[in-house]
Amino acid sequence: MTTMPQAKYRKDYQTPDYTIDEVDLDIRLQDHQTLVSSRLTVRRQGEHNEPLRLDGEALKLINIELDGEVLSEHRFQVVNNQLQIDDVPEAFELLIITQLDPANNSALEGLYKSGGAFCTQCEAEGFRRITYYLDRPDVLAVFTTRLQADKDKYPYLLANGNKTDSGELENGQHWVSWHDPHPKPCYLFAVVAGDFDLLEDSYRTKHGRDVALQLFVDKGNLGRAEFAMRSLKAAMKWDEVRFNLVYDLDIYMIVAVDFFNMGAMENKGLNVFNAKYVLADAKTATDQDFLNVESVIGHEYFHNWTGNRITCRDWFQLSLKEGLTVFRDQEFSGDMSMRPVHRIQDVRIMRTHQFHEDSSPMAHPIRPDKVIEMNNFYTVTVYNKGAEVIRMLHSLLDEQGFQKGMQLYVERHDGQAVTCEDFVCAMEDANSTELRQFRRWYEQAGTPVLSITESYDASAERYTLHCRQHTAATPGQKKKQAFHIPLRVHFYSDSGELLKLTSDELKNDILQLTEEQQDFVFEKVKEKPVPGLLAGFSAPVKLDYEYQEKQLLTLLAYSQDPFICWDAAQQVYLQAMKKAIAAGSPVQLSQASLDALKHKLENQQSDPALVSLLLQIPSEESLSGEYDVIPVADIHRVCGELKQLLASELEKELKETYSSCHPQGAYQFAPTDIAQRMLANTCLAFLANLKNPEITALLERQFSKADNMTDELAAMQAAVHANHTSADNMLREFAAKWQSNSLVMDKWLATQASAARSSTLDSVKQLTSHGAFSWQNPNRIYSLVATFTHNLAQLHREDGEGYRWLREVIVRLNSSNPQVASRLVTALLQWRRFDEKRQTLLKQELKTLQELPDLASDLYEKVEQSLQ
Ligand code: 0A1
Ligand code: ZN
Repeated sequence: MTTMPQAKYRKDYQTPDYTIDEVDLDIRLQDHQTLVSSRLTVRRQGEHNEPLRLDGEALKLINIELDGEVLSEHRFQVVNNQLQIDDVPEAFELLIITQLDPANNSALEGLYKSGGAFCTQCEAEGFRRITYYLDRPDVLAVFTTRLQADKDKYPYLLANGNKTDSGELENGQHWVSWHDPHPKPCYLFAVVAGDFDLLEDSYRTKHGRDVALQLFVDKGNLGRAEFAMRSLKAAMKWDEVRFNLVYDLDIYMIVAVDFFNMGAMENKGLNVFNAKYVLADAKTATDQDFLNVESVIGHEYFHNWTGNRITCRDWFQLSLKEGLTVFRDQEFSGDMSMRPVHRIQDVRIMRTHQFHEDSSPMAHPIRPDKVIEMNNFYTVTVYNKGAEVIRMLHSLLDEQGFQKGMQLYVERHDGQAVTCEDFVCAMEDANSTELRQFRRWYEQAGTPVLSITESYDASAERYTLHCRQHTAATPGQKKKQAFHIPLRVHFYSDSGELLKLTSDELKNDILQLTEEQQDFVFEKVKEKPVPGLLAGFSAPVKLDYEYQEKQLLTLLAYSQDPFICWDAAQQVYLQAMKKAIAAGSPVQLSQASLDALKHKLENQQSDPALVSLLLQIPSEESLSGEYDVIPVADIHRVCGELKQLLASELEKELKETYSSCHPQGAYQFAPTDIAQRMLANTCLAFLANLKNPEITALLERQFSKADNMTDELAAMQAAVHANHTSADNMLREFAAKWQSNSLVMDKWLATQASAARSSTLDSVKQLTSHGAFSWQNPNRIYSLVATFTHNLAQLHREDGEGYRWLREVIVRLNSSNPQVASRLVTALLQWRRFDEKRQTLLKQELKTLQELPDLASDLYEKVEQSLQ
């Protein structure tokens, strides 16, 4: 009988019965028979007679010795993925030898082969697939690692910390030993063995330490690693300047691998990266790819303090390191360049993906209470909403107060495994303030809806904002209590001047909402202002305020807050699309709105990136967030109509802008050029909807003449997304040109999977047999399949074929790579949000999955939760 996966609860946390102070690993690497000898220094914690229980999964146990004596079979047992040893002394040394089969590890957890190299992924619970261990983040040990392998195939043998020794052996083998002086949880352990090209540099810290920087990439890719190296040095400097956090080892290594389930991993001193977040040059990477490299390199580096030096007590506290580190990488990107662009992109992620998760069966607080499979909690909620929670603290305490809190947090907890509560306490104590109610952001799931109305008494010159907050029930949390919400507001006159409104409750433009209902009164207000609410997206909430078109156009024209300005345009589009859906009529925009957009285009020089963003209409996915029952066909219709409408109404301005704002000269990755390319390519995407020879020439010229991937891809995407006649040719040429570069071919797969054509499902199915695709590589699967799951109208076809195919894919991946399968299943979970016919079809697929005999815990958790 198979046992059902068991849930763990946050409230059940107990300190470990034993701890491990030192780990000495000796790993002999071989494709199918890797031998791992682990020598552990174990110590009992507290007074008890509990057996020692070590975690272990998919391991072949070869031998165990306790204090030098082989343990006979009656002294230990292996039950439910735990090795249990009774009657152990107070302190002892344990030697465990296990055997692994890395070449057959397709789940990419533990030790596996990626291309020709060995590498590890231990977060969250992968170390137990290498050896038996106390696989929990509150056991901190000093690791020494000796690696041995064939020298020709694996000239580089890497592990955490500093290299201490190396040597050659007979029959072509060699060995290297490493020592990491910083005690760490085993999820930060890593080894890599392979043959790479190496990019080297160095960095001198402000404490005078010279750090060797090493970036390992697949042979032939050195030129594509330089930007990552530059980003790393910038991140090291930035963390010293803004957070006073300084690197603590003599070496920092990054290895780029092709097979990786996630973005990257912050293993101490030895980051392992998905190659797509390292490799970038103008020819093969878009501007956005470069920006992603910068942000992920920063993210992993910043973990060295927020995650590694100070780690999580248990996995429920994941947002302690992830929310904080995402906040830090967002600030890094914003300080490096184009802060408004980054902020708006972050808000888009929140609104489309995080709000969606909050309304799904898997909704959870940023600090979850119940987990079956930890890998399911590396979510936009824990990461991105977690970062928004940190950002709210930053808004409430301002930069100085926040940094005081950070300093105290580091002073108090360096070298410890701590909780989100510890972080909040440090913020409170450093600022002599209390954040009692603010803690609810950690406790309660769901997106608060902030409904605001206003009243203005002209004779009394009194303006009042009436605020009400409500958060809908989420699974396991029926009744929500009021959140502490920082609401940033700006006020404008009708003619767009910034008004200085005063009230005792308004400090640094922020109103603090703490009640379910609250009024804020402003006196001596001479004219009724236009309120710019939630400036900077100051809280992760849905704002419900009935903006009149005139107010939106004032904000669009005059708001000094880029988010408000962008959001005003989004609201204009949303109102028009929702109105057209409600009336069953074509989408219309008023002349005033069109004029306002024209004006933006004609005056784009001051901020082309912002103009590009505010022209882009909400995606089908984000429009679906506006509905309890998603009208798939209507959404698809109005998005298409709005694009068409903007293209024809703004044709002249779009053409002029396109030709005037494209950067002259050779490609440069520089903010002004990036902004211009953004706008030019947004114009092109609209224009592609006008199928006339002039536009065809424009598209084809850009496609064939581009000296960089940003422009080349933009032309192809514009053609494909607009169903342009040039599309097929471009796809063919692109494939012929880039067939040998898999990361570029990922863009080719994704472009086709996102096409709004009724033939998309058929092409996607066919593409699974194309040489550019592979069922073994997560990047390929994400590009093709995950992109398709975000193609609302094509996944949710009325005939259920989209669902059926996705279910087949999930069944296939359930056994080979459950983590990837689990990411894809998300698209099926929200069956309650669709019409009856689709509900029935979706449920049927979920039930088929539920009945799979060997359903992985990752899928089990989501499917059960959804069908409950
Ligand atoms: N800690 C990494 C993300 C990560 C998490 C889990 C992984 O495997 C299951 C891999 C990477 C980060 O935040 O970058
Ligand atoms: Zn992280």
